Amino acid sequence: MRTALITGITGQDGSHLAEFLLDRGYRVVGMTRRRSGGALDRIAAIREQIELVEGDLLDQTALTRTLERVQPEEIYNLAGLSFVPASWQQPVATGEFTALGVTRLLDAMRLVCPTARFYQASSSEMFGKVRESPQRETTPFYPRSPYAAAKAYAHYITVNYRESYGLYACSGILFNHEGPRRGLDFVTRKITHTAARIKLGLEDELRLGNLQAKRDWGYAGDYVRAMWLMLQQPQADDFVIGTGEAHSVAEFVEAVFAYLDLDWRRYVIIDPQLVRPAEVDLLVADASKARRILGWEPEVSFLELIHLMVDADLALVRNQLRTPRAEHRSARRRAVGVA
Ligand code: NAP
Ligand code: F7E
Repeated sequence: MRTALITGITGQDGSHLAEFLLDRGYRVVGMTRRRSGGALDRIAAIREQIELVEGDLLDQTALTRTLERVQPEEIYNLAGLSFVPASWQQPVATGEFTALGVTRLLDAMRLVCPTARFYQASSSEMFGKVRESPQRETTPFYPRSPYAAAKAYAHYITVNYRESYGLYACSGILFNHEGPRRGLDFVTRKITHTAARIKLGLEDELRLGNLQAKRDWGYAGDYVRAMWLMLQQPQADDFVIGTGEAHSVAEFVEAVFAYLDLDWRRYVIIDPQLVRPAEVDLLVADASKARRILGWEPEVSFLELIHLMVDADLALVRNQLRTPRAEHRSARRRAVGVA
């Protein structure tokens, strides 16, 4: 039985990846940070099948001890602050976790389990103010937020540890990927969740920032397969993962409201406070290297993703309406745990 350690297991990707690896017979260990109360909604359905260890990307000793205890063959580093606007509010913390945290983890791996395989959750945000379109592995980076700058550092330190110490360390440059487990702050989920509430008469407006920004949106379940494939190759390498299709936020809104048979113009309000200090206007992937070497293809289309998310949010909100307040939490847990 192979052992995988996942940092950020309580997040969207961590929960999908844990399920994917359990299906393949892995022993799955998740590293979580210390909290006063549990927020394990996304992994509630698999809680009995996984192990959790406490650890922190800020603490070198804790990371070393975690690796000594777990002895993983595969390490997936998904933990970090992932909401871009929050990185302007917490630029130093972003650098500590998202940038230096990766060095700490790689260094612990180098000393404790140098033959393990390492996956770093890099991001298309590193391309920022894009130098070419579509973006591929060789496209230069132009980060536009503290988040993106920290991810660029993390990307290069991963490449550097591979080249300096011969570690099997890969950087997956993933474009936006979504689904019913996406946090409510991210634009796709904000739209599908608020639109579901509007449809059910619970809300009458949706406040958004820049509707013109374009993203390459895929389904998170497809993207965790790519992470795993990267760690099964004869040689470690870096890969761009995305669908190759760009859509604007406005197109996403229109498709969601059309699916719900609503006119989006009646509900959407542009709120200048939601516009970012520096925007990334267009991201679109050239994932041909991943197709060629990993045999990876996305399976869920743009419209299928939207329908999947809207259906899940309608079910979630209906459930909340039916469930007495004290039970909302467990209803939500069931909803995010099955989608
Ligand atoms: P997510 O749902 O926000 O999950 C982030 C995970 O990181 C959670 O488990 C969270 O733990 C943990 N975390 C957050 N802040 C932390 C901190 N300061 N210290 C330790 N752990 C912390 O994000 P996701 O969508 O699954 O993304 C996973 C990774 O891929 C992230 O590194 C993200 O930046 C990167 N990425 C995501 C996308 C995307 O489109 N989803 C694209 C490219 C790259 P708690 O539950 O304790 O908060
Ligand atoms: O914004 C625009 C916003 O927050 C997408 C993270 O997973 O993907 C994600 O980062 C676009 C931006 O994701 C609102 O200005 C308009 O142009 O959903 P988002 P993101 O910033 O692209 C990358 C690949 C990651 O690595 C990140 O971890 O939508 N937008 N109005 C809005 N965005 C939000 N959040 N809220 C709005 O009201």
